[in-house]
Amino acid sequence: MRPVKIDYYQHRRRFQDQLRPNSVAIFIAPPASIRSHDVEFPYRTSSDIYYLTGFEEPHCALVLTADQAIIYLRERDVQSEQWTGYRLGVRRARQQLQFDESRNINVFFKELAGLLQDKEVLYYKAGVYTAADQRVFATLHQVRQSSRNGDFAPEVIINPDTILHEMRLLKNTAEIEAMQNSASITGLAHENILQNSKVGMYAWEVEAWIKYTFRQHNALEAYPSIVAPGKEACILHYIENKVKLKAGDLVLVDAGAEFQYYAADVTRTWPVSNRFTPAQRDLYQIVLQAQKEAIRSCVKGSSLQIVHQAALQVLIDGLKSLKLLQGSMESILADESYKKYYMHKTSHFLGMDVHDVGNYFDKQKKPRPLRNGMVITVEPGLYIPPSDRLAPREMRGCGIRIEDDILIQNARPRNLTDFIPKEIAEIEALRSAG
Ligand SMILES: [Mn+2]
Repeated sequence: MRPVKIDYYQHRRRFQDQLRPNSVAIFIAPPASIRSHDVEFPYRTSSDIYYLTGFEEPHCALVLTADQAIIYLRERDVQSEQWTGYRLGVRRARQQLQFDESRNINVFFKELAGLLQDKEVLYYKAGVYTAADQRVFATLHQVRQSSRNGDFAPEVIINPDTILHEMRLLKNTAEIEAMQNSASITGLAHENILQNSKVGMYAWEVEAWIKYTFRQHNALEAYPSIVAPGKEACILHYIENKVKLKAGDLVLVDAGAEFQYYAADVTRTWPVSNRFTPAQRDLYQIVLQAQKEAIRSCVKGSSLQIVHQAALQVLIDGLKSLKLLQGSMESILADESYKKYYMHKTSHFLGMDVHDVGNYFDKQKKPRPLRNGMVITVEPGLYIPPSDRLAPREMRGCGIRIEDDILIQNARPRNLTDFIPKEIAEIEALRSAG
């Protein structure tokens, strides 16, 4: 999969253009996290920093004002590089990443006081990394202390999310192309396991095929893959992946690739044997119909609330027809008795983060209208508790979810993951072909 050319300079420029007068924004890359003892998790920089730079090394900080962009990063060091890998280095960073200035990260906190001085507004997201917060606030305090010299310190601290996350929420053409690539790689993984999973395999083997396909295309998992056979599918985030695929069971697979820092998020549910049982088929048809209805409502001006309601109506009608719910639509919506079988929401934003940034509600706490360039998931499901005496025995422990990634574009929702089989006939054909 060829990477898309994404204009990080343009992202940064647009962010800088929206800063308040006489302000400064700082971003500090997250620290590495320890897996165990002296082994770290593979490093992934923050989506915010990557969005603004395309730079993924640790030990990095950005200082942005309306008319200047400075990047602080690790200096080159032949000896360290032999142990921990190549570094871009200060000199090359300025040109390659199109910054006005690049400096050694070692001097960042020394220089920070000077950068904050005489600014009225500081854009900084406090509360995420305590160690960084302490140093930033200590520096801020130090600048305040020098007010007797006539210098002043920022009096206002603003969360940069208010600008940056609104930008990230609305994808431009290049970003949409990148998301389509992640979606395509994700599809290959789902198709691969649909064809090649066998009765008696363990869930971790299926997980291995997913990871293999992602890595084959230089992608990572955007989140730990869920391979949930049988009743494990009723556990929404089953990532242990250690149960066997048994004949007659369904298996729910929720897996999405991250390629070029953009995520896909896809769920398919299919029979371990070649065919759905009649009970599984009844439930599956309801979820599939709910998903299609919900996707139809993914239009500009709609809202995640409206999309959720569209799915909910079909699911409730279906549950009533199966005699799992009693009463009128209104009473079921009011008393939320459907939550026994459908306890999560239908959609979330999708982008560089799988549960992407951006506000879901406006200041009046009303669901915000969907806009062109937003990408959302549509993922209704039904989960029949294994102990549900009300349900026919064949349905107990069935968990079904179908999830696609939808781009909002006026009245014509574009399903980025449309090609991944979800019709019963397609799935059964692929299962039989394997
Ligand atoms: Mn999802």
